[in-house]
Amino acid sequence: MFRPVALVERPGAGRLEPVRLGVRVADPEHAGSALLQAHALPTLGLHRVGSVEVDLAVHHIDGAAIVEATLRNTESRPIRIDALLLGFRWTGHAERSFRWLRHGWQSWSVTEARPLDDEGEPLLASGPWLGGMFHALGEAPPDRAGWHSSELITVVGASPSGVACLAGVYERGEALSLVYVRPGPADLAGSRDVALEVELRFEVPLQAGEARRGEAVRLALGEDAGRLLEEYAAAYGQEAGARTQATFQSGWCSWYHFFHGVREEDLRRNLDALVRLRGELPIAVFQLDDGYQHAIGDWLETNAKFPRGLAPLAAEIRDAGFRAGLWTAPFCVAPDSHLFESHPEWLLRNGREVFRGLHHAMWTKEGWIHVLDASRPEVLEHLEATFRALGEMGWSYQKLDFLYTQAMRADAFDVTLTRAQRLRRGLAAIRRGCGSETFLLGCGCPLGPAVGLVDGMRIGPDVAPVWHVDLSKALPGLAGTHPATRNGVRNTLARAFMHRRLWLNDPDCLMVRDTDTQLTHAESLTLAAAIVATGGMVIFSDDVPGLDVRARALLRDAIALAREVDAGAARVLDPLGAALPPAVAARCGAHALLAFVNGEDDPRVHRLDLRRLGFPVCSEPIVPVLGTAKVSLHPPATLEAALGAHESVVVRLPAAPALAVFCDFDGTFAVQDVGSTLAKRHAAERRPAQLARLARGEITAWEYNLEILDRLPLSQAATDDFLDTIELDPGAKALLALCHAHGLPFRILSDGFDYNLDRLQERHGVRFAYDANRLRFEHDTWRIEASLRNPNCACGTGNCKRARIEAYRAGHPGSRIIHIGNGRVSDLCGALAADVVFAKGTLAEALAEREIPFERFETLHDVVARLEARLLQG
Ligand code: 9PG
Repeated sequence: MFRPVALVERPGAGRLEPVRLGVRVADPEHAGSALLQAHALPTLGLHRVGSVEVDLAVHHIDGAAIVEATLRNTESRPIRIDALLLGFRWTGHAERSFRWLRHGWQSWSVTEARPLDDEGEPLLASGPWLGGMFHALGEAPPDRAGWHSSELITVVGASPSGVACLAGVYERGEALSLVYVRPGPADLAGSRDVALEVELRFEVPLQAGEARRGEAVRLALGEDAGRLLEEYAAAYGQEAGARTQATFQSGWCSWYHFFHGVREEDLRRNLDALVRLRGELPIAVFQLDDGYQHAIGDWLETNAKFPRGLAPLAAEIRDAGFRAGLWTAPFCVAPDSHLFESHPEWLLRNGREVFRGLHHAMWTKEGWIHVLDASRPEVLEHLEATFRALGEMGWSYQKLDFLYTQAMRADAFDVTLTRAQRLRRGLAAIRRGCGSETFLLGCGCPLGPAVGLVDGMRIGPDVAPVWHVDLSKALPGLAGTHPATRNGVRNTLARAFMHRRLWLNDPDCLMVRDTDTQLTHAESLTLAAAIVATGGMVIFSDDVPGLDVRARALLRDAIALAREVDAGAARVLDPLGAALPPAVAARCGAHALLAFVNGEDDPRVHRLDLRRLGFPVCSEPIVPVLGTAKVSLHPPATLEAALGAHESVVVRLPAAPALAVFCDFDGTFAVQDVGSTLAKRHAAERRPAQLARLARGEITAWEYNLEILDRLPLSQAATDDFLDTIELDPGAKALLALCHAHGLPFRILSDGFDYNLDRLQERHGVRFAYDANRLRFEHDTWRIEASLRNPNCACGTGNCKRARIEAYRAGHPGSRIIHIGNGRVSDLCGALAADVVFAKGTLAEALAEREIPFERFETLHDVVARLEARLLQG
């Protein structure tokens, strides 16, 4: 049977095939848009879809495929392009039941893991306008009935945890993206394919001959959904220049105690209290929220509750030793504002009416809020000037709220800009105005277009001094986005993987008071546990003078713990397993922090096998650091936490340092040495003389390689034939399995060549990360290129193992690094940089001569046995 080529393939996790390419083109006959499809599969090169030409490029990096598309209008008249559709099938994995991550559009949109059923997304009960505040599309295209939809990214995984498939977009503010998912029919063996379709929403005309590039789409397969998400966020952040370097953020915010009623005297009392308590509550930011402004839109003018205006306030906050933070809703304009009066022409429109971005009964009598049109140059100038003025007053932390309004469907002045472009330009103008030093926090913000412009991002709906949403007051279909502590905790866990990869996560405010709240102490603790364990920003929102000793102690602990986690790395365990995943682990130096969270309405016992944590953990003692629930250890390695409804606990465990395993390839991971065998066969005459020069130190190891292997007359086919004779060490697969099972990073460090390693992985059905030199074929000869030469190292190789290990160590302080090898040149340099060395052959001799301790091995089975023993000891 005909099979499309796989874009990604991974032993055990199946393959991802391209199956559909389409373009949604506005249909002048009807109000809607028509989906045109290509006849060919979406593989490399040029495709025709109606009158649109789609050029697809694919490249692979670290096992993931990155697909990029360029659209071109081949007609002599404009065509309105609504969306580009790229469809894939995940197959070959033998699974039949899945869960998936539904990722929401903006900060407040529901993000959670769900079962992948056959029903698809229910119709939005509140209609397209309300839906359009929380989704890129308030109304799904009719052909999407039966599909589930996610925005920006999804990961689908076998349930319970197992193989997983990720489709995520690197949005750069060019287009908004949706990922549609649904399970396919069962085959004879009962397994089911999964269909994943990415749509990039443009909704703009393409002029005759005009081309437009889409956002890059990342596709990856793996065994661990959490790791796929982390790798996506890391690569995306790097591509998009994410701002991830701000220091740990702790602070106070006026909103969740004072709400709109906030007065200048409330600020002063809290500022004084925080100065007095500075030793006990070390926070950096003091942020005034909604309630000070003259009207929505008039951000430089205050109302009667703030008679002295904004400038003296900022100065006072700074003089008290805090960073002054201010809330605005930069794109929002109320009809009672001076801005509305002076520039009604600056607003987004809806046909002949002014567009409405939201209804907010506390803001104006009528409640309708309009939206600046960031496609207008004069609006961008206004935004820039406003934020320059606020910056000059000293507000160096800006919470920018209701940003989604800019990216709703509305009529803009410049119809050639996508909604994502409008938002991106608006944010860029704000960034220009306030400068690079200001901490910008996105809120109510579509996530993708803000990467690289904001320093922090609200990742969930508002918390509130209640646990559940009052369903009798909720908008149909939107209860998950309303203010409630459970909603905040849910998104905080689901989007934890973004922290310090796309920005700093803002999980919203902690509330620790026990008056003026319906939260029980257990519920406040659960909010604190979720914030602490994921390591994001810690902003609290209580009336400080009213906090008792117990509340202040909780705050102090939460700030200290979150700071620790922020510096390490937090990981939600089994993120697809439940809507509120019950366990989060973070490595903090020589310790691990483990949070058990019970978001359910009844008591639960959560169990965790410590060996699944991805780092070896000593089992005792277990020290509770937040909460009082009982956590006990059941040998050999199961932790058990008995939690009441909505209760959580965080414990500290002494963790052995993380291990990382680096292994040589030729002669170590593989039995034979590829390079030297070929040199003997194909360069027999030249070899002795060059070896002698190498021995005398006249040439380096890499120069020797250039002499012997560069331009080696050996075709690709002949190379393949030879590679087919190479065997792996009998313990090679066991070593990979061990590292995988214990979450130990494993990497081949080779002074050999990438082509050979790729071919051998495929042939032997193994997968490993590697660093090696490059080999390409040119007219049936080898052309080689060094990977990492290090003039400061005596090894003289093309891929200095010492430099590789040192770079790893810099990024993973505290790691214990294991090096496995057999040779006295490149492996010696790696061995000298490692903490533990397994050696045989000339490496063992060289180490023995130098009296450097090492562990001798014959095959990698010996290494596996000794690593296992080490891991058991912890
Ligand atoms: C100030 C608040 C706080 C809060 C923000 C944001 O859907 N809604 O109607 C809705 C209203 C307010 C809201 C979120 C959603 O809260 O998240 O931290 O700054 O504005 O008005």
